[in-house]
Amino acid sequence: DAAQFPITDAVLEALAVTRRGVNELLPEAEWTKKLARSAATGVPLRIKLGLDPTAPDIHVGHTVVLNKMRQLQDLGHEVIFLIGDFTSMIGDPSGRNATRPPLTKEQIQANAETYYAQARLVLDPARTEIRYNSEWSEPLGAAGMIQLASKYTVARMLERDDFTKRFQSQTPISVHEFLYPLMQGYDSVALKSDLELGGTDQKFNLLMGRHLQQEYGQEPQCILTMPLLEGLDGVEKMSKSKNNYIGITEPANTMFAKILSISDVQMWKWYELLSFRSIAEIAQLKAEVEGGRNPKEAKVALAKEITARFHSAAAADAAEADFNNRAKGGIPDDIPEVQLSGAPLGLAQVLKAAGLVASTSEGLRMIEQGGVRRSGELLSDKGLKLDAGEHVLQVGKRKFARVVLG
Ligand code: TYR
Repeated sequence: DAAQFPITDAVLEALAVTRRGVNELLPEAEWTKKLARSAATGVPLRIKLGLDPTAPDIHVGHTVVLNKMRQLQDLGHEVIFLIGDFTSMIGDPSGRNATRPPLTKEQIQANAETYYAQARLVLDPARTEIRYNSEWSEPLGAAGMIQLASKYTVARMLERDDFTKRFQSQTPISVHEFLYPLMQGYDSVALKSDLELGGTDQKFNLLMGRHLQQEYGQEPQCILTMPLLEGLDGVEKMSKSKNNYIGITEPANTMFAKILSISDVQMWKWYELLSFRSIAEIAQLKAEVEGGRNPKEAKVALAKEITARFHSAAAADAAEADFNNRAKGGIPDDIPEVQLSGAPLGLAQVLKAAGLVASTSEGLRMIEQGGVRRSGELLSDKGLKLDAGEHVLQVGKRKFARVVLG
């Protein structure tokens, strides 16, 4: 019985770490008891996060849940990264208004590998257990599935939001969709998990794990849901289809610049959900900004931390330098290089050949309007011929090319 273990300061601190940024932590009292028992006995808790590898690219929004895993891992608990190779053959109906098409084994395998390669940038790979749910779901067999299905009623299944809506609007629900939450819940039984994490849309499935663990005579897991991160616009949730996202494999310069584009208000939400700085450090920083410190400094610190996580500290420093350089109207460090022969060549012709303008006449017009520079210096002579050598050319604010003329 966990009730006897003392609630020490360390336990309260662990509770605060768990609660940071969460949408729901249920039941909190049970979680506190589990933490207390773990602290007293030294037996780590088992934390589960399952993913169906449906789409192989993770954006920063997906890492919110991974970050929570990391924080719990840093407290010394065991983290299980569960790949739903069995469940993705069913397709999670959560939040869906139509049946999902199932994935093939090959797609699942390929996506699972990409997922983990990206997830390990956030998790501590040395302390992460990777499991596939086919391990216990396949051996369950038809008989085991029937037994499992006897542990929940159709009425309770239909109470679930998305099923209710589909049932009422006479949108088909296939029987196999009822199996999804049961299989996800059974994973918690197989893993004996103490806590399962998910997005807010996962609540029903997570509670199913609690229910089934009790049915199988286990101590039930607690559940923790994380909110969805808003995208760069600060309004809609981050998503690829809304083009307001940061992919975690995007180049360091792009990542850094995108983070600096979020608003000063949104920045604090990102700090809470994406930064590994402690709650106290963030509170301190926020107080400094409220006391007059430039919010841009806090944003730069955030951008550097996140960019370094997915690249390296050196890449984050370089991205900052590149950002500042661009802001001053300087020359960025990743401009395309173009090789041309036939020197000397007319400037407008070179601009066109380098792809900086669409035509020679546009080139001439840009020169006339004062929109063309070489290494920062304005070029206003339409008749100028460029000699052999390297020329860093710029048209307007953003278009650059390094032309190597032979
Ligand atoms: N249903 C989860 C999702 O769609 C994935 C998952 C699969 C979670 C199996 C847990 C589990 O046991 O994101």
